[in-house]
Amino acid sequence: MKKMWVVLFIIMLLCSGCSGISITTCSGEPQNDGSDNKQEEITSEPESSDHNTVPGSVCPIISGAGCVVGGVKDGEWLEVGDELQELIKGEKKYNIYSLTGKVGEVTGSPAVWVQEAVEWLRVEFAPEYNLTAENVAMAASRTAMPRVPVMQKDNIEGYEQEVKRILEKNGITDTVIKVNRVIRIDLEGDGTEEVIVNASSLEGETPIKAQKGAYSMIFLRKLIDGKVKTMMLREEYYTDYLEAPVINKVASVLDANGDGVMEIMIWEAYYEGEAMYVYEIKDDMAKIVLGFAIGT
Ligand SMILES: [Ca+2]
Ligand SMILES: [Ca+2]
Repeated sequence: MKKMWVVLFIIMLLCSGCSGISITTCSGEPQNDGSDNKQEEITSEPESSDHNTVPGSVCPIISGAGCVVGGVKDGEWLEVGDELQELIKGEKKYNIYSLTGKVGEVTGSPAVWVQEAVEWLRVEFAPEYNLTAENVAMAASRTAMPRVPVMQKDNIEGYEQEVKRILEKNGITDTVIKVNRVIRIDLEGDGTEEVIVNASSLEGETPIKAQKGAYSMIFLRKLIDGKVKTMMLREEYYTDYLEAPVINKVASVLDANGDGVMEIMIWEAYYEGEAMYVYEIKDDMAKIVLGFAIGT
């Protein structure tokens, strides 16, 4: 049984939010190759009020274990704290999103502080719903997924080459190149698709150990000033054996603050710990606007 959680509340704003994000140029341009994998059906629109249109309404964002990652009020990001807890006093309707659409509707309880090694905010769902690594719960909104991400499964050799190049640059030359997800989505709605690539040699949601040469990374390929560039969002390289490695997955891509630009929600886990980070992408900048981690 997992014993959780120590809170590491990580907000990287402005310049600090860009640390660890490198941009490199690579060949090839994100283009729609025509692959159109089957999408999960988006069910009926919620009847509840829309946080994007009701002034003063708060929209909590919730990750696995019912952990509140943060919230949005009147388009502004709200960090986890007493103010946010006060705003989640009543029950709220939530939509559960996967990578490719809405997969459920639940009612969330008022947020309560969980007193453990460090406090975290929890919302419980009715009916009970266990969020996976590729789920995000957000207070019901009609506009959270204005465009639906498409999972590309064919013609990914170019992305494998980019992963190989990145690994070699980071001292990993003898490993299996494994691209787990290639996600095509027009983040801004400007007519040009962006591509999110998740590559990892680690298996499962909480791998116990990493062999030498293991890795987990998520990067964005985006057309910037006429060139397709790689913007690294999260990266872990294991040049030696390690216990309790970190693994990253894209949980969903949603417009959480209602400005028309979709944010990339990244789930991260290690043995007995997990986190979620909300990335806002503007031009060639990637910024973590919300982040929350819990673990031992
Ligand atoms: Ca775009
Ligand atoms: Ca947005």
